[in-house]
Amino acid sequence: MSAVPAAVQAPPKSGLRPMTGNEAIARGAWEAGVTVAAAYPGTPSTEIMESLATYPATDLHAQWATNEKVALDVAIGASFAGSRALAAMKHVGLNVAADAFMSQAYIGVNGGLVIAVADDPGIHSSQNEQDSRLYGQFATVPVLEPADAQEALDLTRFAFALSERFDTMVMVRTTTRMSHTRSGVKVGTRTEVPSRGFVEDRVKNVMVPAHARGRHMALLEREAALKAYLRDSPIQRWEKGDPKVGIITAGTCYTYVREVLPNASVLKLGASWPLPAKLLRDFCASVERVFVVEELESFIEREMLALGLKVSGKEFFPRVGEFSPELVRAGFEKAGVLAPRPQAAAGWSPEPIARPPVLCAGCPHTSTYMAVRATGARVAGDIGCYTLAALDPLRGIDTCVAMGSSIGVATGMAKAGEPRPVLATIGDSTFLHAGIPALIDAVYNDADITVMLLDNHITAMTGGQHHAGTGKTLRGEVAPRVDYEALMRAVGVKWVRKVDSYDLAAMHQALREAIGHRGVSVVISDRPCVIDPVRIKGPPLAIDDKLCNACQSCMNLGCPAMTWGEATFEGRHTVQIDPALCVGCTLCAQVCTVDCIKPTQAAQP
Ligand SMILES: Cc1ncc(C[n+]2csc(CCOP(=O)(O)OP(=O)(O)O)c2C)c(N)n1
Repeated sequence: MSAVPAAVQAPPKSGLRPMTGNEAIARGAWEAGVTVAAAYPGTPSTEIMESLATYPATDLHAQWATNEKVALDVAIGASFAGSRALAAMKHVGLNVAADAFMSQAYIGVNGGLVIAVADDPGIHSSQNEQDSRLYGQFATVPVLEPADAQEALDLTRFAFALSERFDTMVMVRTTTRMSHTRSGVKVGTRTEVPSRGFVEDRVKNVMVPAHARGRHMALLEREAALKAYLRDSPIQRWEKGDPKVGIITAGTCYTYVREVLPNASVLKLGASWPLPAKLLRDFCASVERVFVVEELESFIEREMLALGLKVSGKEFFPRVGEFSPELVRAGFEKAGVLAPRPQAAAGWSPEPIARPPVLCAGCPHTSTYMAVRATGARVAGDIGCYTLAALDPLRGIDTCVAMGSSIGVATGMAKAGEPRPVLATIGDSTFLHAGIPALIDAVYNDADITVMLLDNHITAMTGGQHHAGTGKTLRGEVAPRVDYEALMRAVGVKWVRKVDSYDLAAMHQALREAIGHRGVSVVISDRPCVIDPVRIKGPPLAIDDKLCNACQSCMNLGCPAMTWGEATFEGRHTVQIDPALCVGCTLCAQVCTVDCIKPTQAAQP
């Protein structure tokens, strides 16, 4: 085995290394000499930190933080101390980190400070599709937008240099397509950047009103200086072509535009904030019609309209969803730039059939929600794999707002006099992320609610990341582990019980008692996730179809290992279990009304 980590090894002979956008951001940060990096996982940004952790620990400290604000604060601290630092998060993570983000914009940096934010147009795996460029503008923080993996690396390196040159945090903004698409990258080597050391300057570093007023002025001066600098920067690329049509674009939209209109004039912006007014004016003057092609908000378009420039954008390209070459083509057809294509003949469609997401076979959340549903309670849900319990057949969640919202929402429902018992269900990672303050609030304000902590010992939804409750760090080192029961009691919860998630009877009993308790009660549903960090596979169960009475109780689990069988009972199909999928959790055997489900002897490979 090579002593050189895979991430650092020499590129293949072609000179290009295939990388996703996220891997390229990590590479760019490593090459730029980043010393401290922190993130909270979130699709599509997660792999930035996972990838950084493949670089030597002697080069950089890389860590999972309990939430995005902590991640940004850790990076800010490293910058204060004089080192180059990176924080990474998904778009909604920036909402969590926004308080620090807005203030740090006033303070600026010591060591270069870069925040990588990944947006999710099309909502592949999020609760909304907000546009983080607006945050850049809001905070007056420059926003760089790579269009492919090479640019992701180059712009990340550039971001650190820009950060130190202009005393500003810099945002590298990607989208799902950009973060997850692989393309060839010419990599470089790491530049060690010695620490600048802490610079004592309270007027700059301590945001109290008297200091902040001055810093706000400094921020606006910096914005003007950045505008002038970025106007002439090679990251803004004017590709001269057919003067009839000019397109202003950034990020992956550039590649769609080039595919659809290879000969058009294009102004490809490497920085979408602050915008170079003179460059935009000159570009508009050089072409007959100008279009802005941008996903989500009409961000560039609105700025151009404010400059008095004649431009079209959202009239032809939607403000929601993810773009594609087909969608961009359709927009230009609508605008009369491209001739409409003949309608495809109706008939065979290459679109795959949509398959709704389901909880895995043996997922411990399944039994938890079987028991939750049986209580008849009003359930404030949260964000994680368990949000899938909102769907059929479990139908165990009534609301889901944002990470950590469940407990506060439950408190509000109970205080509003909701007639049913009120339950909050929250995963372990989500509880640590933003649930603890809400639990303290519930105890403090004497809310009559039950909190169900779904402790599957991992952050499953985003692919199995460690957190402060798993006992391991990002690099797999042993770490202290949060003791949830002790924590609950320490904040004043009087009724706490831990139950094995697979023990349905005990779960029913615990929930009944918890709901009967006046005030805040907590049930900890405890069982490791069946696929992360290790795949769990016990002997599969099998159904004796001679005994099965097709009552469908087991089908109500929604377990993907259960299918309808060939045999029938009183005209209804009996059930069978796919041994390859079954993990032997026994939940179906526990709900079976005729005791016809039994374990087989051997575990399937
Ligand atoms: C503010 C914010 N940060 C990150 C995410 C991405 N995300 C969705 S659920 C989740 C955590 C899920 O872990 P856990 O609560 O332990 O539940 P599990 O999926 O393991 O059941 C994360 C990080 C998000 N949706 N919102």
